[in-house]
Amino acid sequence: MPDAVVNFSLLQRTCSLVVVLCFLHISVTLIYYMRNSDSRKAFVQNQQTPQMHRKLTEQKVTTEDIRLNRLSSVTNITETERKLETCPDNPPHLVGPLRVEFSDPVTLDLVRSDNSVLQPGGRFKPRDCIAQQKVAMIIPFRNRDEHLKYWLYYLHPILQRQELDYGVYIINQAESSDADSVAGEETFNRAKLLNIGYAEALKEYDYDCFVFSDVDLIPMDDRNFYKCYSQPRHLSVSMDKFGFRLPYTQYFGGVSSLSKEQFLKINGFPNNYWGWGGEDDDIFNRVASKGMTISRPDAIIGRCRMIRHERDRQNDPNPQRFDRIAHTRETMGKDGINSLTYTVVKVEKDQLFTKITVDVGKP
Ligand code: BGN
Repeated sequence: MPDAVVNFSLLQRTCSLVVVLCFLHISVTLIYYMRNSDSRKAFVQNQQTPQMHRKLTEQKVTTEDIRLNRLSSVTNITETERKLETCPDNPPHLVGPLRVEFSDPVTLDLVRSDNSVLQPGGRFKPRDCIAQQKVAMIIPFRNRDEHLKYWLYYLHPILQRQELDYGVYIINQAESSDADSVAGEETFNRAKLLNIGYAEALKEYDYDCFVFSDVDLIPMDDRNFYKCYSQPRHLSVSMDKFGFRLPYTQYFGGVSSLSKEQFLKINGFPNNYWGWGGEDDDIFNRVASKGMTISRPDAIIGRCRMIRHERDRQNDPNPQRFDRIAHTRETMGKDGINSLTYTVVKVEKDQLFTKITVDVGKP
C-alpha cells in the first residue's frame, strides 16, 4: 500500500477518536453540571433562616388558602384554621389580677376603637390558634347603658386574652306598648331573658357554651375563665358587695356558665319568675336535682366588682319566689326552654355586641 494512503487512514482514525473523546467529554461535563445544580438548590434551602423558611411556607399557605377558602363556605373551616393548633389551657397573654374602677371616663367610641379586632355583633376568634370553646355571652338587660359600657370596656380584652371564640348578646326586655303600664315598663324577667339569649345565640352560631352574666358584674382577674367546665360553673363567687365571699353555699347568681348539654339537661331556666329574686336559686335546684354539682374558681381568682346602683323600677322583690323555689323539681320538666315563647322586636348589630330587643309578655 502506498505510504500516502496509510497516512490518510491513520489520520482518519485519529480524527474519529478525537471526535468520540470530545463527545464523551461534553456528555460527562453536562451530567456533572446537572447533578451539581440539584445539590446547589438543596444547599440554598438548607441555609434558610427559620424566618425565611416560615415566609416561604406562609406564601405557600396563602396561595393554598385562596384555593381552599372557596371550599370553606361549604365546610365552614378555612385551610388556615385546619393548620392551626388548639389554643392552650393557659393562654400566654393572661395578666392575673386586674384594676377595676368605675370612675374612669369611658365612652362606647373609646371601647370600639380599642377593639377593632371584633367582627360585627361583638364576635371574636383567636388569630393564632383554634379556640377550645365557642362561647355565647348572654346579658339580660334593660336601661343600663351606663353599666353596659363598663362591661364591654373590661370584658372584651379579658375574653380575647382568654382566647375564646365568643359573641356578646344583649337581651333587652322591650318596653310595653300598654298605655297603663308604669313608664312603659313591665316587670323584669331575668331568667326568661337568659333562655331567650340561649335560643337566639344558637340561631346564629354553633355555640357549645353559654355564659350568663349580669351587666353590672366585672371580674377582677382574667384567670377566671368565661367558659364551660365538666359541671355547671359559678363564676361570680367572690363579690365586693358580699365582702368577697359567697353569701350562701347554694348561691348561683351573678355570673354562671353552662354547656349546651348541661343547659338542656335542666330544661333551661324558669320562665315564670317575674321581679327580683329566686330565679338563680331555682336554677341551682335544677342543677342539683339532675345530680350535677357546681364548679367554682377560688375566692382570689373569683373576685369581682359590682357597679353600685339603685334597684331598678319594675323589679321589686317577687313575693311568689319562696313558693316557686320550693317546687322546682315538680315544675322544671314543663317550665323551661321547652315552653319558651317570646317575640323578637328588634335586632341591632354593633361592633361590640348584638342587641336583641324582645317582648317577654306579662306575669
Ligand atoms: C337571695 C335571693 C337570690 C339573690 C341573692 C343575692 C331569694 C329566694 C328566697 C330565699 N333569693 O336571697 O335571688 O340572688 O339573695 O342577692 O330571694
